[in-house]
Amino acid sequence: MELNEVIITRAIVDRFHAKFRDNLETDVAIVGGGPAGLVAGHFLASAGKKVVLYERKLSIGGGMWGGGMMFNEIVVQETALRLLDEFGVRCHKYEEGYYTSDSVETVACLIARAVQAGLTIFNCMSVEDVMMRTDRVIGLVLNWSSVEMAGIHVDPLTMRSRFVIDATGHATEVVKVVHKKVPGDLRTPTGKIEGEKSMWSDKAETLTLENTREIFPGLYVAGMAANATFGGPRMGAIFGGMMLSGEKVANDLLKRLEG
Ligand code: 48F
Repeated sequence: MELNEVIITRAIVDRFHAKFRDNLETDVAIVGGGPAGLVAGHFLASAGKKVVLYERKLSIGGGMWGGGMMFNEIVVQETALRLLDEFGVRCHKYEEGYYTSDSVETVACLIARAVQAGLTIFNCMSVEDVMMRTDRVIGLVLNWSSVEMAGIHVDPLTMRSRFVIDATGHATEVVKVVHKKVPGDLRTPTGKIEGEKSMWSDKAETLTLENTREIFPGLYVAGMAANATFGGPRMGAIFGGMMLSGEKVANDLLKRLEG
């Protein structure tokens, strides 16, 4: 049988549009495909929730690929080892309390397990705004990253979700939009974005978990975005806190969705 280029094209266009249409209304929408977003997506999808993730870049994985300063190994502390196990990532004990894993293997396993659990991922798509009602976030405003990068004026499209997770890392992009454009204060001490502080790994890893919560009705923060929102420090190339934060936001949302 001779391969037909038009059928190849039609297959891609039809399947993509069915996937996009099927995710216009979800339980949870995650912005950012770093470790926090992927782990959150995995646990929500595993529990049978409808969950979608949007990532601006071509590649999923956020800041994990590059390990520390492009040395492609990451460090994970004891408390998060069970998550490496859950995702099938092999790790090595470096010394008491410090474990390492290959960053490429870790990202690959997080993506594979999350997608196979039922998480739908759209890459090359940027979230440029939220959809709001009186004092509540109810969805996301989407555009192609290529539109954003070209700086051309093309109106976006919209999806609705019961909850949104800002897992955009240091940039806290969704929280920034909400703070600027949605009436009402953030649930931080000042009602504003407190801003990320300089490196303090131990404190940052603990605070990442504490700061993983609902920041505005309908909007949760997870991963580095949680610390940047609440004024926590950065932690560097130790990733246990990111994965634990993804697990925590998933568990909190499962309670909300089932409550
Ligand atoms: O930065 P990122 O990996 O966030 P994370 O899951 O993990 C942080 C660590 O990588 C590291 C650290 C701790 O070890 O400090 O930095 O909290 O992934 C965030 C992803 O969000 C995407 C961005 O391209 C990245 O892949 N992103 C950011 N803004 C948007 C977005 C947006 N507006 N729309 C879509 N994707």
